[in-house]
This record gives sequence, structure tokens and C-alpha cells, in this order.
Amino acid sequence: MRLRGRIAPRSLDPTRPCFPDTTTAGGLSAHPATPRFPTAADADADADADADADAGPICPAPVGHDEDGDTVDDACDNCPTWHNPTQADADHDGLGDACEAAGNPGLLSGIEAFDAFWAGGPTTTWSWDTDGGTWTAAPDVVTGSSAPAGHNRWLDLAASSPYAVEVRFVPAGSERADRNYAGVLVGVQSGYFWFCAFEWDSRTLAFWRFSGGTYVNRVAGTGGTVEATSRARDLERRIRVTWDGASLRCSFDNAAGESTEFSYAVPSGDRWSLDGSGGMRVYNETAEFRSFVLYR
Ligand SMILES: [Ca+2]
Ligand SMILES: [Ca+2]
Ligand SMILES: [Ca+2]
Ligand SMILES: [Ca+2]
Repeated sequence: MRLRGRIAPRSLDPTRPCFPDTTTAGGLSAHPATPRFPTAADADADADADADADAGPICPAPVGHDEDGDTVDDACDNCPTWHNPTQADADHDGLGDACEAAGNPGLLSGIEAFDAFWAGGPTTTWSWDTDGGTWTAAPDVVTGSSAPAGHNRWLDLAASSPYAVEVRFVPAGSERADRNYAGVLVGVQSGYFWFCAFEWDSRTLAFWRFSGGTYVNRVAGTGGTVEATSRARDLERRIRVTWDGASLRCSFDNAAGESTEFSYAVPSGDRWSLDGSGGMRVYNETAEFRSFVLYR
């Protein structure tokens, strides 16, 4: 299956800096030999985010797409969905400061998959699965629609602790009767999944769980609104779910500059269920998803 977007694995090993990946049909390529990020021992006198010893250009094989508009090509951006033109990376692990785990910069160390939903991306060994609804790819977005119930789209790449899954989206189309949710899906296994969703009408954020073929249950949420009710429906929102093996954290921010986070301590007997795939969910909603990232 040829994906509309770019999905590329990135190295966990800071001695083998990892961008860009030049993916070919049927598999994923080796990383380039030229280091892309300075290590702790590297000098960078000209502060161009490249070690002075590096003779090669900062982005030797750009893909010609810049998802976050920070002038750093997707192939080389250390936070491809966060506007971080300086590419600051205090711990030199290849993951930019802008997209490290909030309050725990040691937790995540790379990007496992990134899909800009851009129609020029490479073929990969992974593909997207769905359990219903309609999911329509258009240049730079995937629009998911589901009514009256909820449906999911997830990458067939299993994740285990630690990880974070992030999507940027815009509630699209007309508001529907009853409540409308969109958000991040995690821990997708047969008959099980979790998600953190933004609810348009109440402007709240909550974790929900579907387990063993039973109804979806709300397990935790914000006590109040996460943004002003005057915000436009077509404002861009971002939700990120971080799983550290014991707690789920749901982080929200929007293009108006509002942000909220809350956590849920997962009972020890349920933690196994957070291993699984990540993706997107819509419930009685149409949402335009602009990007997907799986960090680990
Ligand atoms: Ca960029
Ligand atoms: Ca960036
Ligand atoms: Ca880092
Ligand atoms: Ca996009």
C-alpha cells in the first residue's frame, strides 16, 4: 500500500544520527553516514545546528515539504510538527526540545513514525487500518468522519512503553447534533483501545477506554473547559498522549495559544492494554487531521 504521507523511522542511537530516511519500496533504508546532529563533544561555532566537524549540509536529502513551516524540511526536522527553527536539542538525542515529553525530557528519544498526510511521501512497510467511518486523504490532510457512533484509524505498528502519540486536527464541516469528539487513539489491540478526545460542545478533554467488546467508558478528564468557548470551530488543535508505563498524560494545545494537561494513573492490572497501535478517532464528528507522530 502506498501511503499519502511520510512515515520514517528514526534512530535511537545518538551516535548514528538519523535524518533523513530515504525509504524505498518494500523496506526502509539505512541511515545516512553523515552525522546530522551535533553530539556533546561537537563544537558548533557558527551555531547552525550542525557540528563544525560535519562537512555535509544540514539536510542533504530534503523531501521538499515543511509541515510546521519553520523552514526546516520534514526530512530533517527534529520536531516535524512543532515550529522550532533553531532545532534546539539540549540532550543531543536527535529529538528537539520542543517535542520532548513535558516535564520529563529523558522519557522520549526519537520519532518512530511521522505522517504529514502529504501526497509525496515514500512507500513504507506500515499501513493504516480502520474499523469503519470514512477516511479521505487530500493534499496534506486526512479527513475522518463518523456518525452517529465512533470510528478509528490506526497505524499497524505496535508501540510499548514509553511512547507518545500526537495528532493535529481541525473539527471540520458543520457541528452535528449531540456531542462531537476527535482525538488520539492508543493501545489498539483486538477488542481494546484507549483514546484522549476533545469534545467540541463542552470544550473538555477526557480519556476513554473500550475494553473487551464492552461500551466505551470515560475514565478521567479535565474538570472544566480547555479553551474559551468563543474559539472558532476551524481552529487547529493538537492532542498528544504520553504513556510512561504507569500513567497516561493527555496534553492539549491550540493555535490560539491555550494549553492544558492532565494525567491518569493506570491501575497495574490494566497496563498491558496500553501496548498496541496509535492513531486517530472521531465520534459523531468530522475532523481534518493534519499530521500524526509516534514518538518513543
Ligand atoms: Ca519543519
Ligand atoms: Ca519543527
Ligand atoms: Ca532531545
Ligand atoms: Ca499535513
